[in-house]
Amino acid sequence: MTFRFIHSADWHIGKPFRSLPDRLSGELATARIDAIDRIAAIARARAASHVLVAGDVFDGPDLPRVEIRRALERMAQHSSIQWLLMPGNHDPLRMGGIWDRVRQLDLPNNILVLATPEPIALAPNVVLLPAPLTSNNPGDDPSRWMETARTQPGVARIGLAHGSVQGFGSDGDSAVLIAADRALRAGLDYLALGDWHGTRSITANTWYAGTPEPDRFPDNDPGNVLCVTVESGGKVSVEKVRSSHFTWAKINARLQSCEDLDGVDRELSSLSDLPRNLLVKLQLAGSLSLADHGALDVWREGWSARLKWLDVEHDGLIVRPTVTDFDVLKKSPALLEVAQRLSHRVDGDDKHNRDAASLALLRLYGFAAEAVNEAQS
Ligand SMILES: [Mn+2]
Repeated sequence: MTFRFIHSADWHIGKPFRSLPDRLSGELATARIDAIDRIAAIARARAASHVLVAGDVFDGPDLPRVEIRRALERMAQHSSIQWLLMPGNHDPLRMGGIWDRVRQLDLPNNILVLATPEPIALAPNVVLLPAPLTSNNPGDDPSRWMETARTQPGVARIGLAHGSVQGFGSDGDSAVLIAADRALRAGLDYLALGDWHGTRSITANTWYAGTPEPDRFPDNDPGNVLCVTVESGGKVSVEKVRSSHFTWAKINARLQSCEDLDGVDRELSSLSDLPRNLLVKLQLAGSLSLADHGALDVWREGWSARLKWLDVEHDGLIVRPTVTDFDVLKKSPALLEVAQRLSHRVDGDDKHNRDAASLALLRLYGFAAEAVNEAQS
């Protein structure tokens, strides 16, 4: 017996990205729906006919009906694949919840909502034990029932659950706790987990698939699905397969001069062959002269045009005027005096004052440099 399936989770269809511009949040929402096509292609390429989704298919209960239909429609189009959808903490199965609305629609034959914790045959000799959530805080480990679930001898047991594994520390966003040794205690061949948005192995046969399309700047490893092969005798192999359209990355850099941006260039270039599909959060620390701050602005504009999105946090980057900076201001003794006073404030203790003085210095220098350039041309 060999059974191969795709383990996915945390699709969060309909997730709004309110902190991002409308144009971009629309593209990110589309990418979440398009992930269904990419998952189907991965399944077909590996001859897997089942896709198990371990909770949080939908981001929340208030999704417009047409958005629900859009997702179902996309799954229906891949008719050779059986989609098994389990409620998670974002889309729990409760009265008047999103699954009621899903079930009011004419569900195509290749989509199954896993609404009850009871064994379901996936193939001859393969049984799925799902642990759907009925609230976002059920107060008990929903996978516990798997220990007493009876199946025929020799049948492969695959568990499906959504929540945080105890003692794993990282936690997803749910308050639901799953025992880390559930697979062992319930005699499972494999336990497919959702909630944690990165791909992660807890034991050799207990995995988080992570979200197939990243939804935040990660500390983990999102953007994959798992292709799982279960063989008789309990042998399991797990292949991590990239499924994301967009790549989200976080970079930290310490700058002492603009030349240090070369390192950031190299790091950015190494992230993806397609910079237009990259979203980057760049956290800067260190200090730059006034002239280098101007050069940083130009550099930033270049990368903003190349990337899908560039978010620069420069709270940790200090303005440090140099002698050369003051040369630009020297032509006007009054300006120079103001700049020197501001530069003392940049070294002060009060953060609010420091930030205001830094900004004022940068503006002052920018205008002065512009005036010098105009006078020379
Ligand atoms: Mn989730």
